Amino acid sequence: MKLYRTFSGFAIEHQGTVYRGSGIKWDALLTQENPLHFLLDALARLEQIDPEAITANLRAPIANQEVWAAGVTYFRSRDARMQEAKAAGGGDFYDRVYDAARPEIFFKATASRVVGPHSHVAIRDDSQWSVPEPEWTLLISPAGKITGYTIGNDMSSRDIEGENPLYLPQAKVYNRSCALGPCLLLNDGTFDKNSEIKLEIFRQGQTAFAESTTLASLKRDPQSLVHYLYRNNIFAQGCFLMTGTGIVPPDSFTLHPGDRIEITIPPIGTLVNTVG
Ligand code: DO4
Ligand code: MG
Repeated sequence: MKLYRTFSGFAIEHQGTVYRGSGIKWDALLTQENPLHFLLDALARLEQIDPEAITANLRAPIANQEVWAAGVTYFRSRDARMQEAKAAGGGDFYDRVYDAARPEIFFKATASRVVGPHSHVAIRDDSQWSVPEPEWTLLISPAGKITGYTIGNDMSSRDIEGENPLYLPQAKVYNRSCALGPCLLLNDGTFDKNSEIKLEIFRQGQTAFAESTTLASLKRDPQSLVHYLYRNNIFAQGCFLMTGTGIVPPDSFTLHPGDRIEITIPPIGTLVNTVG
């Protein structure tokens, strides 16, 4: 089942039919221990609508949740970070966290800093080296259960992060630094470990960068990331957790205004944003 949030409410796509999700608040849905079963029970009472209604006015699938992110969860990310932080003497930290029991987890965004599909993500005015990070993103209930999945873009300023690891919050948290969507995939909790994650960046109609990896290269078990995030933390509205990037463009690459970023994870869909 796929759940889409739009400016006129929300839509549920299930087995080829689309329903209008009326009478249910987004936060109330996202705090369910089993939103899939909750909606399956409700389907018979919901009005069927034209599938076209989904593509119009899509919003990020978030209301009052916080967005957190895990880092250095793929070898490629460890490698890229060690390189970018070498001059600052910070390279060793990334190597150590890659192998440590405790993962890197950081606060990424409030809902106000998140954009939805087809909206503009931002690069910082004081950064010369920015990249998108395509990340498989978990929806987690207040009790710590993974109840859904979406696609996330953890926009990052590599020069600020590389200058000093203590600058990480500035490299990561700013207006429109995060995109989520296009939908929430709700299922029985299983997700194919071999699912592809693909990042494509288009500049003036041409491919400027394209690469893919699979979830099989994710070093951490998603439930163990949730376990660390929920230690001594309460998420009354549930939360989103980005699971880290396995794709980092070469050091010569930086985003430009106007670039179109497409992130695809086949069971979920494609998240499309433009830099602006
Ligand atoms: O350690 C810095 C950030 C890591 C990150 O965002 C990632 O690996 O995806
Ligand atoms: Mg990241």
